[in-house]
Amino acid sequence: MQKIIHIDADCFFAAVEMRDRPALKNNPIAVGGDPGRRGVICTCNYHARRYGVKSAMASAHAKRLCPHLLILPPDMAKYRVVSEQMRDIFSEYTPVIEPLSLDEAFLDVSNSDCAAGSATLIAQEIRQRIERELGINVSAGASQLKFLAKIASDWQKPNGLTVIPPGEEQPFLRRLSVSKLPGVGPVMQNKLAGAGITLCEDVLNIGLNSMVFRFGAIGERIFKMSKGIEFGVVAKHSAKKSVSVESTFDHDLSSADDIKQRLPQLISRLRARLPDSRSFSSQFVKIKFSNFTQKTMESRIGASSKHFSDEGFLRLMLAAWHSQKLPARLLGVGVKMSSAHQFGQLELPFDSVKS
Ligand code: TTP
Ligand code: MG
Repeated sequence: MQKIIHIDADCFFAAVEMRDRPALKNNPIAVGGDPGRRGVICTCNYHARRYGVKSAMASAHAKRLCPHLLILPPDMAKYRVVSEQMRDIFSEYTPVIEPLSLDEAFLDVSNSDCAAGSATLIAQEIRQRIERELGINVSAGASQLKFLAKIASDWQKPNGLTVIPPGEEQPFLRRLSVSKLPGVGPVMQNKLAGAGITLCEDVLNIGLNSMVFRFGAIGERIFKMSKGIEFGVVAKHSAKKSVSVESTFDHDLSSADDIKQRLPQLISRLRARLPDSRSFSSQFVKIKFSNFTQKTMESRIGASSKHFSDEGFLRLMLAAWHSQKLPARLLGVGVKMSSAHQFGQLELPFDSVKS
């Protein structure tokens, strides 16, 4: 039997900021870009959510919904540290960890000896330790089915633990809305609704053959999930091969000087995302022009230096810009890891930010 735990921090960036400035705890706060500069909200605390403020919303719109909202700039380096500390705690319980983003991971504790091998107790202990040692709250879900562990961690957010014990999957699933299943977005939801399907119970009533006939492979997966026979395995994270950051600008950058000015900030964001043990095989840049074409350029880093240089980025960026000499709407910089120094892959939706 598999024992899977899914952990997801509550309002992660905002939680770290509230921990560091407890006076903010009772006020609506968000982390994100400047409303005057077409910034967007990365996340907000649960006070702010009551006003309708959400991730990915324009900061200016968030301010209209909640005029006393305090919007703090993101401090990615700080969030990375907390993320790594969370990961260190997870690894005391199991080596089988699949990170999904900075604040979210699956843990397979099937073979763990901790807490007498009880997934419930392990999840409780992890939640307590993260609160005590790192000063933030995480929600957790546990189930023998991977996708149900994730649904469960969201079930009693914030600061909740939901366990779906073996044997309870089917009663839980029967009343579950298909919109909660992974892979069922608004479009699929509409298609299912068109066939009279809103709950997993409806999927079972329609039957496997009809689900496959109407919806193909995804229909089969939805059926298997609804029946509780889609297990899924926790994939230990693969080695990360490159790290990059990029920014889209409010106003296109029309000269080499403009580009030169923006580069240091991008490079410092890149530095914040890199592991401590640094050894790189190449550095690269990307420019997206006003006509939406893009140019990337890369240069190898010699085995003797193993480190990228700011001048190297500037040289590549100017060469890339000279290829078209059009205004630039986006700049990106990145590095490729030497094989000996690759580390866990974390694809983040906020890797690319507006500035
Ligand atoms: P989430 O786990 O999706 O959100 P959250 O932790 O802020 O809130 P919840 O309690 O609902 O889990 O994302 C983790 C972090 O990723 C979040 O704190 C900020 C960042 N993020 C963005 O920068 N942009 C986005 O659009 C989203 C969804 C998240
Ligand atoms: Mg979260």
